[in-house]
Amino acid sequence: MAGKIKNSIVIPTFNEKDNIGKLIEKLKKVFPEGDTEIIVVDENSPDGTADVVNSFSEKDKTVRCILNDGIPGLSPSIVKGFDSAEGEFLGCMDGDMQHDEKCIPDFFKLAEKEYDMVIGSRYVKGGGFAQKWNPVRKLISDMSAFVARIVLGINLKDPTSGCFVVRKKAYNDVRNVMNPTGFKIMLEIYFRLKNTCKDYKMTEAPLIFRNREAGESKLSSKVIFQCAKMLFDLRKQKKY
Ligand SMILES: Nc1nc2c(ncn2[C@@H]2O[C@H](COP(=O)(O)OP(=O)(O)O)[C@@H](O)[C@H]2O)c(=O)[nH]1
Ligand SMILES: [Mg+2]
Repeated sequence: MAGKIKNSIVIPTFNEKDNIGKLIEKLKKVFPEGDTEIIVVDENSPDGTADVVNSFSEKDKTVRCILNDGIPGLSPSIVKGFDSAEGEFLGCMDGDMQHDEKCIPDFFKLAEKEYDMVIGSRYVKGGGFAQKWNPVRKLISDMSAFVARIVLGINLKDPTSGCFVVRKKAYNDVRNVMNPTGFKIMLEIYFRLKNTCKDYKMTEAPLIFRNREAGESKLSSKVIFQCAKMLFDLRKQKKY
């Protein structure tokens, strides 16, 4: 029987049947204590991703799959997952094995020790790429970081890593003003926390990023356009 849940890991998925089972098994190894729940928020994937997760849930009550039946998309799915999470600390990672699960326990430890938000970063010491990353993707990522700095004054080294932990209390402070569209919820939460008069403690911590082995990326030009629009919408709300 699982004890009290302290950490919640939310994993958004769309067509990740060949990755999600492997990832859950690996996460169970790096979080053996039973105080960490895994919530997969699936976009009604036609490939049966949810069935794979449900086969774990039958044996392990700390693993569950919920379907995103609201606004479609990555960010709304993560919000849905966070809303149903029991933990005091909320983590988010991709379901495609690109975020190295071995980095995640440190994010939770840092949050528990002192931080309101811990951002996985490939560009701090100890972080990086397990293999050479596609140069086009690297360019998109570098450009996004540059635009986030210019438009929103965000000085993160890696604002688009998509892998992070936030303290539920801090998340709840900004939950109701969030307008999550598209892909980059981590950036929105970070911006919203910075944009209040409270002094949240936030840091970047090393993240290793792997290349995708199975399935396909869902990043499209439509998604990139949505992200750019989000940055400019947020800019209008910038106070600090
Ligand atoms: N729930 C949900 N998950 C999504 C959606 N789009 C992508 N994902 C998942 O979000 C994660 C990151 O997406 P991915 O396509 O790998 O983006 P990339 O890493 O930027 O190429 C993966 O786990 C995807 O399965 C969506 O619309 N809804
Ligand atoms: Mg990916």
